[in-house]
Amino acid sequence: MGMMLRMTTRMADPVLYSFRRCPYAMRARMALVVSGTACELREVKLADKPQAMLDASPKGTVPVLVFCDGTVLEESVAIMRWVLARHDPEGWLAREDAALVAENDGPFKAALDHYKYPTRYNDCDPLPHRARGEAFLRVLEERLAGQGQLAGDRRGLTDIAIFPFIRQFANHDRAWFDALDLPHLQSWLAGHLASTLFATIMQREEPWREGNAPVAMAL
Ligand SMILES: N[C@@H](CCC(=O)N[C@@H](CS)C(=O)NCC(=O)O)C(=O)O
Repeated sequence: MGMMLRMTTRMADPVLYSFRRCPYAMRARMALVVSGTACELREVKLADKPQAMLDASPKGTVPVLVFCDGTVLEESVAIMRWVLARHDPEGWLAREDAALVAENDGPFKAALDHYKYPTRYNDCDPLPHRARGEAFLRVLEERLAGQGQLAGDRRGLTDIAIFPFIRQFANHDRAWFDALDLPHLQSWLAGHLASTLFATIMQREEPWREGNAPVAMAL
């Protein structure tokens, strides 16, 4: 008989509905891990969302954190703030720039979507959207040149909330991104992608189905 290696969850642990490649779910998972919050991880297929998730959060986006008392957090930044308010060993909440995160989640995310999928928006030219995205990258570059991370010299909520989106933007045309003259941004992104924290939250899980044995998120 092999050893049982899978960590077990406790009944009272909250449940996180998540999707490995979703940048919003990534930021929530990183906050859960850094705060040491135990939870049951349920990997979701976006094309086939579990009914239990939709019952808890009818809007149908990941991440969703569901507590045993029925409390539901269905916005990634709300999840980050909640778990960090409980335990914040790296002081992430002190490095939250809400305006910069809002610019990321609003105009930059829109530019990213139009750049990646122009035809979805009845558009045939991705380049103006790439240029709008690049303007945000230049704002970040200027910040990073002065202080290493986006809201100070150590990683905080702002960095963790934003870098998964910069990763997507960069990956869409890596050669173009790498050729930009944005050295601080490029090394900031590389540092986050190489972190133990990112490796921890990018471990693969099978999609969850009703009745599956609970899987603890690796902390
Ligand atoms: N404002 C939400 C956005 C979450 C979101 O849009 N997640 C995407 C995946 S990256 C999603 O679940 N989309 C629903 C779908 O594709 O069906 C948050 O911050 O949590």
